[in-house]
Amino acid sequence: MFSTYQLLNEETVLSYVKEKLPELATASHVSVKEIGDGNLNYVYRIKDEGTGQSIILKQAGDTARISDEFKLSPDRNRIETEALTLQGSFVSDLVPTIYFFDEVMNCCAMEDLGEFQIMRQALVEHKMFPQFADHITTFMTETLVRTSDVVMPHKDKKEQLKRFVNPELCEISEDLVFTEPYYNNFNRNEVTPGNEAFVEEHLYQNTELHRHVAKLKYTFLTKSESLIHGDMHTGSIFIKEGETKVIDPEFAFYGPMGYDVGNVVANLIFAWANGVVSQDDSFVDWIEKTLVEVVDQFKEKFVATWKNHAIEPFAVQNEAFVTTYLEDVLKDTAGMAGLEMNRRIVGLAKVKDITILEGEARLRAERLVMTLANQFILNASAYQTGDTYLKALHEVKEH
Ligand code: SR1
Ligand code: MG
Repeated sequence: MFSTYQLLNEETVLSYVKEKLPELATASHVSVKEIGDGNLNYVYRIKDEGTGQSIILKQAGDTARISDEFKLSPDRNRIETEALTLQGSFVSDLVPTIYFFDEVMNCCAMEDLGEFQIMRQALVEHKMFPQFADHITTFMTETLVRTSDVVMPHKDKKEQLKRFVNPELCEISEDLVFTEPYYNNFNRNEVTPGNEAFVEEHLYQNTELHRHVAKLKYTFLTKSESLIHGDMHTGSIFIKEGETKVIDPEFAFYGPMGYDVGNVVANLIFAWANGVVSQDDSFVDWIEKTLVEVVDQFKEKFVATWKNHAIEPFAVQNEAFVTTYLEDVLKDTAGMAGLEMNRRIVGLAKVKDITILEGEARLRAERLVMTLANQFILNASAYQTGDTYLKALHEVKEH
C-alpha cells in the first residue's frame, strides 16, 4: 500500500506503521498525534495505549512546513537518519535511537523522548541544566573531530562527504543566515517596530560588517571540514535533568566546525538576553557560567579527542598543529555565532526567547543580541576563551 511516496496524515500513518511494525498490527488501541512544531517536517507520536510504548515517526514533505516557497528534496530524511546513525556511533547517549528508515516514504522511526523537553522552551521557562555544557561539548568534539581529516583517512572522508551533499538545506542557511539579514530588500526580513533605525545603521548599511559576513559565507560554502549538524540551535536539543539529546540533523553536511559551535553559543545568548531584560539574575548567572564552560570544555575535549584519535601525520607529530587548528575553529565559532544572532532577530526564522518578550524589553534584548553579534563578526579572532565572551556580555549589559 505504501510502495510509492505519499505525504502521511494522522489517518494514514496508522496503517503505515502497522505495515512496518507487525507488533503494532495486533495492538488493540494505537493512538496517533502529529506533534511537530519545527519549520520543515511532520512528526507523529504513535503509542500503543495497551503497553504504553511509543515511537516517533518523522516524515519529510517536498516543501517546508513553514512555507511552500521552500521546495526541498525529501532526501533530507535520509541525511538526517545517516547523520544520527553516525553521530550515535560516537556518542550513543546523546542522540535518539533510530528504529528504521524508509527511503520510499522519506521517513524514519526513532525513540520517543517523551519525558524530555525542547531546550528552547525550557530556557524560555528559565530552567537550568548544570550538565548541559559537559554533554554538548562531548557531542561537538566527538562528532566534529572524528569526522574530520584529522581522524578519518582522507579518501574515506571524501566518500562520506558525497553522501552528505545537501544543496537545498545549505541554500536555506546561505540565504537566511548569511545574506538576507544584511540587506533591506529581502521581504522575508521583519524588523521589530522601534528597532528599524538600529538595524538600518548596524546591519543594512554597514559595509565593513558586510565584508566580514561575505568572508564567513564563503567559509560556510567552501570549508568541508567535518560532518556538522548544521542547525544546532536549542530547538534541535531535547533536554531533561541530567540528560541531553541532539536531534534533527537534516541540515548536516561537510562544513566548518565553527558553525555548530557558534550556533550553540548564539542560542545561549538568546536565553541570556531574555534573562537580562527579565532581570532573572540567577538564570543569567547560569547561562554565563554555561557559556564559559561550553567554550573552555570544547577546547579541552577537542585536544583530547584529537590526541586520542588523530591519524593525520602532522596532527600526530606536530605538537603545535592542534593549537593552530583550534584557533581557527574558535575564530569561525565567534563569527558564525554572530551570524546566527543577527539572523534570528531580523530574518525569517525568529526565536521564542526573544519573540516572547514585549515592548521595550524585546527591543532592548534585540539590541543586546545584535550589538554582541557585530562584535563577534568584526573581531572574531579575539574570542578564544570563555572569559572573552563573558567580558563582552558584561560590557554590553552595563552599557
Ligand atoms: C525554512 S526553514 C527556517 C529555519 O528552520 C530551521 O530549523 C533552520 O534553522 C532554518 O534556517
Ligand atoms: Mg530542525
